[in-house]
Parts: sequence; C-alpha cells; structure tokens
Amino acid sequence: MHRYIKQAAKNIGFDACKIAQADYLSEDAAFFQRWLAEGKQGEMHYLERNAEKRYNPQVLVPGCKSVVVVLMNYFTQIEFPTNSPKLALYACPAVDYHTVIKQKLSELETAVIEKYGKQIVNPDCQHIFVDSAPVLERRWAERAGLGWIGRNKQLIASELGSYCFVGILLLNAETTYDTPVRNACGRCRKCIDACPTKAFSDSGFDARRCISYQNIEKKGTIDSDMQTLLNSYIAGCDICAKVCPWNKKWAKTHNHPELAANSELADWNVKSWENLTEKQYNNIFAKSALSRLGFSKLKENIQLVVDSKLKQIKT
Ligand code: B12
Ligand code: SF4
Ligand code: SF4
Repeated sequence: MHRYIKQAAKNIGFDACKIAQADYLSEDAAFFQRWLAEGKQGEMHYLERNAEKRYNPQVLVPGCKSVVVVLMNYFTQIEFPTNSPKLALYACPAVDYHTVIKQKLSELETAVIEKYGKQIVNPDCQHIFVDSAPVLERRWAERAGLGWIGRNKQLIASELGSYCFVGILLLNAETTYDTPVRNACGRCRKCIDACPTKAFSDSGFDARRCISYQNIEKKGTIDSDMQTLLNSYIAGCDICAKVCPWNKKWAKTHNHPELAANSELADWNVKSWENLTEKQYNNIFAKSALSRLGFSKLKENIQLVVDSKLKQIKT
C-alpha cells in the first residue's frame, strides 16, 4: 500500500509524498497551548479552536490510522520592478493553491479507494486538508520524513527546499511508515538575522510580528511600527525563505501548469498597483490566493508600501 500511494501521488503530480502513523502529538500540544496563552497568534482566533482535533488525528477523523503527506513545489523566479509593491511567491499563481491541491488530493483519494475499497477513508468526515483546518501540517510532514521544520518555522523539504505547499490525506488503514530526517539547520541563523521585523526571538516565533500576518491575516491596518518594514511586500513575505542556504541549494522552478503565475502581473509597476480598481481586482484575482485578502486590505497594503518608498526616496 505504501508504495502504491507514493506512486499514485507522483502520477498525479505531487513532488513528494510520505506517510506517518496517526499518533497523538503530545509534545506539540503542550508547546502550542503555551504559544496561544502568550497571545502570539494575534487575531488568528481559529488557531484557538478545535484543540483536541489539532493534536489528535483520531479525534479529527475517527478511525484514522495513517497520515499521508504530500508536497507541491511552488518556487518560481519572478522579478518585481524596483520600488514596486511585490507579492510573496505563494500568492503569484493565477489559481489559489488551496484549489489546486484539494483537487489533486481528491484524485489521490479516488486512486486509493479504487485499489483498497471505500472503507479506507471515513466517509462521515472531511479527510482531505490544505491549510485551513486544525491539522499541524508541517509537523506531519516532518514526522513523515519529508524534511524538517527550520529555524524560520517552515518545512524544509529534502531536495525541494521550503517553497512547497503541504497537503494531507487521512486514511483509516495501517501501512508501513517513513522515518523522520535529521534537522540540518546546524549553527545557521541567517533567517533569524534577516527577518526585518524580528519575528523570531528567544521566546519563540511571534506571528504578530510576521509581515505575512500583518499584510494577510490582520483585519485592520498594519501596525504602525511595522508599516515601514514591509520591504515592499503587499501579500506574504519570503525574506526568511530567500536567505536559507537550503533553498539556494534545492529550490528549482516548479513544473506545474496549474500553479502558473498570473500572466496579468508580468508588466505591473507601481502605477498599476496604485491604480488597481475593485473591478480589476475582481477580474484578475478572483481565483487567486489574493482574493482572500479582500480589495480594501490589499489597497491599504499597496498604499503603505508606496508611501514608505516615497519617504525613503525623500530622506
Ligand atoms: C497560521 C499559519 C501562518 C501564520 C503563522 C506562521 C507560523 N509559523 O506558525 C502566518 C500568517 C504568519 C503564516 C505565514 C506563512 N505561511 Co503559513 N500557515 C499557518 C497555518 C494555517 C497554521 C500554522 C500553525 O499551526 N502555527 C502555529 C505555531 C505554534 O506553529 P510553530 O511555531 O511552527 O510550532 C509548531 C511546531 O513547529 C512545534 N514546535 C515548534 N517549536 C517547538 C519546540 C518544541 C520543544 C516542541 C515540542 C514543539 C515545537 O509545535 C507547534 C505545533 O506543531 C499552516 C497550515 C496548517 N494547517 O498547518 C500554514 C502554513 C504553515 N503556511 C505556509 C506558508 C507557505 C506560509 C508563508 C511562507 C507564506 C508567505 N510567503 O508569506 C509564511 C511563512 C512565515 C513563517 N516564517 O512561518 C505553509 C508552509 C509550507 C512550508 N514549506 O513550511 C503551510 C503549511 C500552509 C500549506 N498547507 O502549505 N502562516
Ligand atoms: S516571513 Fe518575513 S516577517 Fe515573517 S518571519 Fe519570515 S522574514 Fe520575518
Ligand atoms: S536560514 Fe539557516 S537557520 Fe534558517 S531555516 Fe535555513 S538553514 Fe535553518
């Protein structure tokens, strides 16, 4: 079964697939609860809900025995013009990665059911997950041996690097399991030093200080002390990924047409972003990950980047 699932995942177009046993994540539970108690999740209140489901896959999906973890590389070379607002790479595809990966995971589920029968999944609950569910996706990827969680808090996948999305399929059958790999961050601290907003400190990662939280998740305006630190990012941030030596070694342009960059963006400059209308936004970004921000949040982010660039030019 183990070999069949991996081969099916490869045929469907995933870049990697490994399987972990669906154990209770007791160490993560303790860590996560402390992290929440310190308020580091900010306004992401969904992280406070469904605690037991998050740490115990058998509560999330009764009967679950195995966690199939898939990865999809999204690395690509995109140059945004100097002084122009820019997007983190996750936000560049014309189609939102949630849509793409869910579709592929459904294909994987179908392939597994065809081979092993319907009882292999729990039909009474959702068992395919991408991002927006109480599943510790990076931890499962690490447990399944796909890579390690680096100091930058991202999964650094062996031979792929960290520019890869994670998807999960929970199965109600046992199989053989993969072995975790060694954390290879060593003494490196490049990501910690490069983070412009000092999101990493001795007390751990503070999501509220991450540009990605400020420009995507936070409902209101970006905190005033962070507005000049955005490094032109209007959605997400890739700084701690860019500096990682493992990405320099392993990150290669993806070959997934489903994740092709939005062609409309090719010639965009500061003026194009500044003049973006709601109608254009709805036409161009309706299917992309940017649709999750909403027009007014995106416009506000654009204005903050433009204003901070103007200030820099004047001083
Ligand atoms: C909330 C969230 C965010 C938040 C918080 C980020 C974070 N690091 O947690 C914000 C909005 C800031 C964010 C940003 C980004 N995100 Co995000 N995010 C998530 C989400 C929904 C949940 C993550 C979570 O649970 N965080 C909670 C904290 C507590 O996690 P943590 O600090 O890593 O700690 C966990 C473990 O590492 C472990 N742990 C850590 N330290 C220790 C120490 C000890 C002693 C122990 C025992 C355990 C332990 O315990 C914790 C629980 O498992 C996941 C999807 C999912 N459902 O998993 C995507 C996810 C992590 N994000 C993803 C991406 C792509 C990003 C960005 C790169 C996007 C961008 N370019 O802007 C950035 C990266 C920022 C960064 N440096 O992490 C991908 C990651 C892919 C990868 N290769 O790692 C995911 C998996 C989505 C997906 N399906 O692909 N994200
Ligand atoms: S994504 Fe950017 S702001 Fe967030 S931790 Fe990494 S470098 Fe810092
Ligand atoms: S930059 Fe260095 S410390 Fe940070 S994740 Fe990469 S290897 Fe680890």
